[in-house]
Amino acid sequence: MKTLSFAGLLAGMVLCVGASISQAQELKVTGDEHGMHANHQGHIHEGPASPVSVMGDHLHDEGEWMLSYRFMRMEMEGNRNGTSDLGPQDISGVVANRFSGMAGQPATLRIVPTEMTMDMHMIGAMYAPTDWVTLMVMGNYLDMEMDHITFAGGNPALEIGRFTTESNGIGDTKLATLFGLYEAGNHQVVGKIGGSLPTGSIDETGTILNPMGANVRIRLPYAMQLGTGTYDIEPGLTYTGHQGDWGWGAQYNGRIHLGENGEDYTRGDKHAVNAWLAYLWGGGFSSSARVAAETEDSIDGIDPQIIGPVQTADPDNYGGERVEIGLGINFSPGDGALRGHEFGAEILVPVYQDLNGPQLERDYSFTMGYRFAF
Ligand SMILES: [Cu+2]
Repeated sequence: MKTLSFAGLLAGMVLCVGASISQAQELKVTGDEHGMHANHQGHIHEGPASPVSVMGDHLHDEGEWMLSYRFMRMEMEGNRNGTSDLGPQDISGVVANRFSGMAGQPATLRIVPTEMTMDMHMIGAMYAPTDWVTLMVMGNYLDMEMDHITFAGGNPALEIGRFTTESNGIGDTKLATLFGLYEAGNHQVVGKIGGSLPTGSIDETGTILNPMGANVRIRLPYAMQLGTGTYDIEPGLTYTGHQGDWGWGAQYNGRIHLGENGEDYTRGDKHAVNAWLAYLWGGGFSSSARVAAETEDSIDGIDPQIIGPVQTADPDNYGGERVEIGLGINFSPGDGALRGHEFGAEILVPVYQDLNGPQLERDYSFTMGYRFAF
């Protein structure tokens, strides 16, 4: 019940801020109603569309809805500490095990993750109660897999087997209010006050092969959990502009975790910036180039049930800094039967990764999506 009432409070907060801003802005807008969106096409915009993985960048016209579905696959393979690549033999028998001294725990690591795939299905809805405020809600479904090599307790160079852990289910749910801060000519600034509700599980379990050669069922490490377990505040700020067939934008997004979750830890706060340039080729087709940078803290606290001679069980081995570049395509027919529909795809590839402690490094993430405004 405590959880539910807090969720309600947070949702109410997000909506109230939205409502009061909308009231304040309404006065301002009245005299200018037709200058703003004379053609009432909302984000079915002039200029090219934003890349499909960019969210919270646009407002809708009063009374307009948008539904969206996005699919993202993120692939991680190979390990890295800081900016240096590590092979399994640079980890097994080398990196200290923080649980050393506890029953059955060797002094150094014995289990090495080699690959992880994360699939994420995102369903979102947007609605604009006024021209200056758009409300947004998004639900997620996650499907994750991680492959590992286990080395012998008595001989860290001897591989005794491999195993894969899996977890899937709904992730955390996002709510946000977007509000217009500035609009003039071809330039627009949109602010975001968002929140994340801890609807994703943080006690997923799986079967692993331990260094003694036994299959045991344990609580999976942080990376394989579906949610953060905390209420999070997600502020954002986006600038977009367009001129002729060109469009561009720059955005900041944050995720700040409030308090500690039920398993005694807090995921690292995250701050991300990105900027893009898009060009409309004609016939509703556009392409985009983007650069994205993010920094994430390591985990604070520790789940007493996550223990093992593996890097992912150590809360210090999370977070880091990353710069990625992305290429995207979009298709928004604009007129006729397909008016309001938009399709997009984008691939992001890291060009720089500086990770806290040994971690799997990201290879790419690919997103495709469809959205419909009406
Ligand atoms: Cu929208």
